[in-house]
Amino acid sequence: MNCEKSIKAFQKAQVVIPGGVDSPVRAFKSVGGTPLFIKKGKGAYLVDIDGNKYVDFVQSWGPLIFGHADKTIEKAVIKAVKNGLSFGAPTKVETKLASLICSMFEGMDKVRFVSSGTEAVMSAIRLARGYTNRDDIVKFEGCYHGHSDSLLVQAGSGAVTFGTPSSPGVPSDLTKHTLLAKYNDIKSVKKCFQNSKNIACVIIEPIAGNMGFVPADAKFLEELRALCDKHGALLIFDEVMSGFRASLKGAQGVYETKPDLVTFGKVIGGGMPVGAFGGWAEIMDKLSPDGPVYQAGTLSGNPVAMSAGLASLEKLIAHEGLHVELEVKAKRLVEGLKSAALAEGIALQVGAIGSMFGFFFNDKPVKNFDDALTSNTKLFAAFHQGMLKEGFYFACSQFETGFISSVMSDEMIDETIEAAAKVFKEIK
Ligand code: KE4
Repeated sequence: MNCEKSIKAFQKAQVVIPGGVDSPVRAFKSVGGTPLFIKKGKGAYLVDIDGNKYVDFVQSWGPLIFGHADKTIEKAVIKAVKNGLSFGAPTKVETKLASLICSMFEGMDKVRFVSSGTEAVMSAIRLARGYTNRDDIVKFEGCYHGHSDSLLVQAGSGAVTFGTPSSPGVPSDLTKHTLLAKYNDIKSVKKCFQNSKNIACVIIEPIAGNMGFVPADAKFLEELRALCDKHGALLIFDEVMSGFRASLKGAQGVYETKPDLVTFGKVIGGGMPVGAFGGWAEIMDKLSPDGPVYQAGTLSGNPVAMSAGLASLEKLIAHEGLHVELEVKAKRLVEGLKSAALAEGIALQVGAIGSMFGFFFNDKPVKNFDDALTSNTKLFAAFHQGMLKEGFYFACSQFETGFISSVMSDEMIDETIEAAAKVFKEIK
């Protein structure tokens, strides 16, 4: 596989962009090799600047459920662009997309748009703090909610559950208000509520995608809901990744548990920069200008991005049962990978819900971040590189999630499994 042009492009990028990328995971640090510079996407495929073609299981980290350059979304964007790119004033398309989203979810009276998942989560956290008049929040080890300060937190030292900064530049004065719990472990959450009577909210990825693919246990979510109710804390579902991916209604279409606030991103923008957060009117009405909780954004609700998101969601709603079809493909893929690996004595833990899937190079089930960290990341890296050579583009980290798009054929799934069998033989 010739990557000459990507190698040169990466060297050039590193001169003027930190790390040569605008988001760290893209640098291929945990898998090695040079990040591929992409020339174009078409349907299920990516084509890099050296002309190599790949079946894309990343889909821009989730947004592209209809694959690249979807005609419906493209048409909506071009139509919107012809009326201008941005006004900084309300447009009807924002109300249309907001109404559609609110109609899809119980407890979603109102929604506000922003330009990224990070912004959606940061705003939802501030709103929860403003609504409850409490400062502390609970998050789970291994869950990623974007890079706002309060959420760049790692487990504190010893038994204390209070967080410490996971990045320089984040003041410990901030992270001391973030308590850490263990995913799928209700006792660890109870401990947080024992350590603080000042908890505004608990935020969780109900189907975690940022420690690798780790769905929550249904019972755990129910107990989490009950605990929040008992202590007057809000429950926030971060569905930036699982939203419209796990089912048409994201994790809320998979589990019974209902949150107080939900954050969205990725699919909701159809590939354009959109985030959103929403929930009960009683909470959302605390937001400026009607309420005291300040939150704003120059390009929030950008009409071109809204048009892409609206086209994407309308297409999803029109395609009855799409997520069931995609789950069949996702399950066939991961089961195929698991058997192909086993044939070479490699243990894989696999999972899939709707159009999301994941696999760990691990001989034990993965229920939380500690489990995930015992995975064989070297073997993952070798698999990733081997599959690139075979023309298959997987997420460049063991601690990410894969996606099936509507334009992936059964043949592509079969070809992926065949290629994986070859790669497992090479890397075992
Ligand atoms: P953005 O700010 O990257 O749009 O969204 C942050 C975010 C929030 N919540 C969840 C559950 C997320 O998965 C994300 C972002 N996901 C990563 C992929 N693991 C984005 C990829 C990247 O960081 O470049």
